[in-house]
Amino acid sequence: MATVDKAIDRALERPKPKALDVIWSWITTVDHKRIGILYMVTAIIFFLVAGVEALIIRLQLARADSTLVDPETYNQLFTMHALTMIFLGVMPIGVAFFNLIVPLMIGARDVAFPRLNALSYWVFLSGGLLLNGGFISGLGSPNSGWFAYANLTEEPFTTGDGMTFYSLGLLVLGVSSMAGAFNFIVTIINMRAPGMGLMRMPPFVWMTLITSFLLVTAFPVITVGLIQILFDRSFGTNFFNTQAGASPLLWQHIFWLFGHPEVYILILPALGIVSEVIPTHSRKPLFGYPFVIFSGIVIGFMGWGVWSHHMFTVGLGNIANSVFTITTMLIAIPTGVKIFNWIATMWGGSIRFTTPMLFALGFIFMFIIGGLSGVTHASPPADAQQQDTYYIVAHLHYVLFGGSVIGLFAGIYHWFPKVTGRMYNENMGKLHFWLLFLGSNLTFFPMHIVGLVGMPRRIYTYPADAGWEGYNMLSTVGAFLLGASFLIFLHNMVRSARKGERAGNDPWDGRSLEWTIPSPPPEYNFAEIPTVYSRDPAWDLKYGPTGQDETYRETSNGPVSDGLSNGPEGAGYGSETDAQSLGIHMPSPSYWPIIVAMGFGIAGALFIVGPWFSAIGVTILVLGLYGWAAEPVSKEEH
Ligand code: HEM
Ligand SMILES: [Cu+2]
Repeated sequence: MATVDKAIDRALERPKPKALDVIWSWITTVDHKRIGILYMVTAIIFFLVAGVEALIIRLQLARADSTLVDPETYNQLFTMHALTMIFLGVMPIGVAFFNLIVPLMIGARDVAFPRLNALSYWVFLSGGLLLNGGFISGLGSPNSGWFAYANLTEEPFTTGDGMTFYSLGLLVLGVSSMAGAFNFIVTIINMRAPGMGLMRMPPFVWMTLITSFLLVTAFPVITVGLIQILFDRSFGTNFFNTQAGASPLLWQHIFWLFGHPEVYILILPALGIVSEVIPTHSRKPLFGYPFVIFSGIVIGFMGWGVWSHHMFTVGLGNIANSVFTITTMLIAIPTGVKIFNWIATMWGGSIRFTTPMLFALGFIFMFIIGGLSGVTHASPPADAQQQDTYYIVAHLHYVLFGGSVIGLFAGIYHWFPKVTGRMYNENMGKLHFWLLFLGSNLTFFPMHIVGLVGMPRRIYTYPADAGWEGYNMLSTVGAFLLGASFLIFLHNMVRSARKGERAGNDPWDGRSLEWTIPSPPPEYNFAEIPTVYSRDPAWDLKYGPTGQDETYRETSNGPVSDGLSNGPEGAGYGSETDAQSLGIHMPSPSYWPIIVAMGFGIAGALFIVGPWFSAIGVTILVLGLYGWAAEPVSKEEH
């Protein structure tokens, strides 16, 4: 506590920086923690937009024969809802955690390429705006569903610029994802603290690594498809034009070969978070660590072999359908392995029902339901009934909302004290959880039933005599409960970040390295790079060797203690002095990443005006790259 107080006292003595300087420092920042905060705040804003879109959808569907929105608007709403949730909400919240937590967990001072990291964020922002460009400019948003089936993406079937924005926006977002993923692969492989072997890496770091590999392998696939759509629409090529002899199935294969790994990109970070939260809040090491890690790796590989389960009803034939049935059922096994290990971790632990722990438990509950309904559509005859009904909408939300989003919330509460230095309000956190838990089951459970009795997905209204009105009303009420829970969450976060109690370095009695340094961490994270002797280095530091790791006993004579004292807080690798006085060399801020990113955004936006106009954006991009290359890494190198 004392260190934090001292730091804040010192900050109060300093003259208040001017608002413009503050904004400039965020624009030019290359600090992974600040970039993480930028990602988190931007993603939460986009999440809010997608949530409002969902609420309009739910209002429209609450009653039969409703005329709140017209069919075309409805198509744009569900398409943009899905795209925004997936690419601008859930994925970037995951990336925010990569940034905020991974370098701290591995004992590094930053990511491998700090400026590339800034570029990833700014390109993400340009891509997000571009994807919403149809709405911003009034030219019309994407309207063919998030998986954009051919022929619907071809000019004669979808007029307007919506699907052009779709391909441009996703192409730009792909650049951001690829750059970010390569950065984290290199960071995790090269920058771990001494002693942190791969099998001592925290499970969240492992899931980040696997997700990053999926990103760099899956995005090239969709990139090809997006360029083909763009060429079909803008230059008259015929990749997906059935009148010219193309097979519409080509797009489905390309999309789902990307799309299925993509759903693991959405869920793996949450699996990693839950594997951190459960052991810490049960005060026990993760049970079956190697199984949790290997099941993640197996999911990463097997995720490539199941894509045609999205195409059981298109007539691929019995052999293809059988193969994909088997692979899809098999992939449930590694998922189940994780669930058993989490439960075994809690078994006999001293569980604290804090807000992050409640979210982790809620995650397990929802993810099991979503996983089980998923296995039901692994069977082609069952899937033939479920395909394109609300049963699918129920399934995908149990996995993506009940799984990914609830898991990410667990992480937000768990690391909030580390990132802000302050504690959130526990009662409000619990209220958020219970409202959200109730709301999500009320919203999504009835969709299973209304789907099985025949309500198709993607319909803007339905007749009163269909008998679907009651279920839909329940879903709508649930959705508004979710909306209310989100407002409580926002209030808690904003208020606590400013006025919450000081959290101290280690409010949870954490296991991993981020809990050994001050909250919020200083710019350079670790005053001294730690040496790691086991899977729970922070526990070693506090309690001595835990002895649960074989190599630990062989290689160490107990935890290092020299120079680690951090005032009354006890053991730690932190210090409150600035980088210079410690002789630590940090990279300088740079405005080139945002210029390069603007080049991408402008090139995309002007493509809509006319393909050749993009040259202006490309020029900015290239000049930006030159400026970047010519700039010295830090001032000392002049
Ligand atoms: C905040 C609570 C949410 C509500 C109330 C909600 C509601 C809905 C509804 C009613 C639909 C069906 C629209 C239709 O088929 O006509 C839908 C579709 C969809 N939602 Fe959500 N949703 C929520 C959160 C999420 C999240 C977090 C994700 C993903 C991360 C997501 C991804 C999708 C996808 C992929 C579709 C399918 C869109 C399509 O058919 O192309 N939703 N949502
Ligand atoms: Cu799939």
